[in-house]
Amino acid sequence: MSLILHAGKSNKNAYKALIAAEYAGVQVELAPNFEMGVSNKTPEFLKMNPIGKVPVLETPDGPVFESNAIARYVARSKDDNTLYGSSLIEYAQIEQWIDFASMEIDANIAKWYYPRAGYAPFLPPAEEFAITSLKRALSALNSHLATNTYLVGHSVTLADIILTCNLYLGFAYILVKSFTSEFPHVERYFWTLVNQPNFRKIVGQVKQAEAVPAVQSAKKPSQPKESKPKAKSEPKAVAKKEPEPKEEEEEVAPKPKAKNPLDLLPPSKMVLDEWKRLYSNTKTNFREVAIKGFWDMYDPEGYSLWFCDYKYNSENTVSFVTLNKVGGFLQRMDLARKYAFGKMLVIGSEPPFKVKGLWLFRGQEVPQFVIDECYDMELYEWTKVDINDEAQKERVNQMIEDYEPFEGESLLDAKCFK
Ligand SMILES: N[C@@H](CCC(=O)N[C@@H](CS)C(=O)NCC(=O)O)C(=O)O
Repeated sequence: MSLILHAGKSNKNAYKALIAAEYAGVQVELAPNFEMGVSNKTPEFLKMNPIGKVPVLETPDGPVFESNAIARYVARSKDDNTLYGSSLIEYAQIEQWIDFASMEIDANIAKWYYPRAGYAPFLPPAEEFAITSLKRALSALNSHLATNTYLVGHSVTLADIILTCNLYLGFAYILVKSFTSEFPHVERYFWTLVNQPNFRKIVGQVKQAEAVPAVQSAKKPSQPKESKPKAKSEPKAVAKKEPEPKEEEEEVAPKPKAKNPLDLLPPSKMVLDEWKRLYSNTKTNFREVAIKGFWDMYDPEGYSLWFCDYKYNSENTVSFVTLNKVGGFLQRMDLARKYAFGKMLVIGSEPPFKVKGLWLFRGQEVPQFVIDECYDMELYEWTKVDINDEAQKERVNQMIEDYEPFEGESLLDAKCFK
C-alpha cells in the first residue's frame, strides 16, 4: 500500500504522520517536488482538500486532509502497534490529549506567534489572553507529567506525537527558556521525545528560540507563484513565508564547523577511552583494579571531577519516572561522549528518590557546550571535587563502584555514561 503525503519537508503538521509512520512501521512518501503556495493551489490538490491547506494524504481509498486525521489513519493502518493504546479508556485518553494538544496548546501558541510573525493582526490584549491560556494549559500538562513519562500508559502514543509536534512550533519559535523553565516536566518531556530516534529522523535537531520575535508588520496574503524559485523549505503554517528554523538556514549557507575548544587543550596523559575500557572490563576486585587504575591514570590538569546533585529531589516520587529522567539525561549527554565519563545514582528504597552523580570532564570546568546544549545540566547543582580531600576522593570511589549502602541508603539504580 503506498501512501503519499503532500507537504513540504519542514511542516510540523506533516511531521505528525511521518513520525507515526516511523513508530508504526508504515511506508509514507512525501510527494516529490512539493512546493508550498504552488502545489497546493492546483485543481488536482483542491480536489483532495477544498481549502487548499497542507498536509494531505493520498491513500488507495481516497484523500484525507487535516493533519490529526492523517496521523490517525497512519497509526491505524498497522494493527500491531501501541500508538493507539490497548483499552477503551486508553483510546479515550489518547483522543483527550490529542484535542488538548490541538485546542489548548497549538491554538494558543499560534495565537501568540502568528501575529508576531506578521501572519495575523497583532493586538496586545489578544496576545495577553493567548499567553495566559497557554500557561494554564502548560501548567496542567506539567502536573500530569510530574508523575507520567508519557501522556497515556508507559510508551509513546499518537497523543505524544501530536503534542510534541505542536510544542515543537513553540519551542523552536517563541517559547524561550525563561518561559518554559516554569514547566520543568514539560521541558523534560519535550526534549526527551524530540530526541527519540523516530522523532529525530523526521524533525532533526531542535534548538530552542532564543528570543520572543519582535512584532512584524502584517504580511500581504500570499499569491500563488508563477515560476519555481530556488528550493526553500516550506513554511510551518497559515501563510507562505514563515521564518525557517536555524538549521535550515544553515543548510542553505553551511558555515564551517567550529572546533570544540576542548580539542584545543594541551594534550593529556589520561586517555579517556582507556579508562572506559578498564571500567567496563573489570568484573572482579573492582577497588583494587578499576579504582586503583583510575587514580593511576587520572590527570588533574587535563581533566576535572564533578559531583552533581539534582535540585528537585522532592519531585522524584515515582521510581520509573525518575529512572526515565536520568536515562534521558544520559541520552542527551551523547554529545559529550568524547570528553566525559559519568555515573548517576538513583538513591533510596522509597520515594522521594535522590539523584546524585559523578562526572569526569575534559578540562577544568563543566564544558560550556554541554551547558548550552543539554538542558538537564541546570537541573543539577555542580560541585568540583577536591581530590586532596580524602573524604571526597572516597565518595568518588564509591560512586564509581556503585557502593551500597551509599551515604546510608540503598541504590534504586546506578547508570553509567561511558
Ligand atoms: N488544521 C490543519 C491546518 C493546516 C494548515 O494550516 N496548513 C498550513 C501549512 S502548516 C497551510 O496549508 N497554509 C496555507 C494556507 O493557509 O493557504 C491541519 O492540521 O492540517
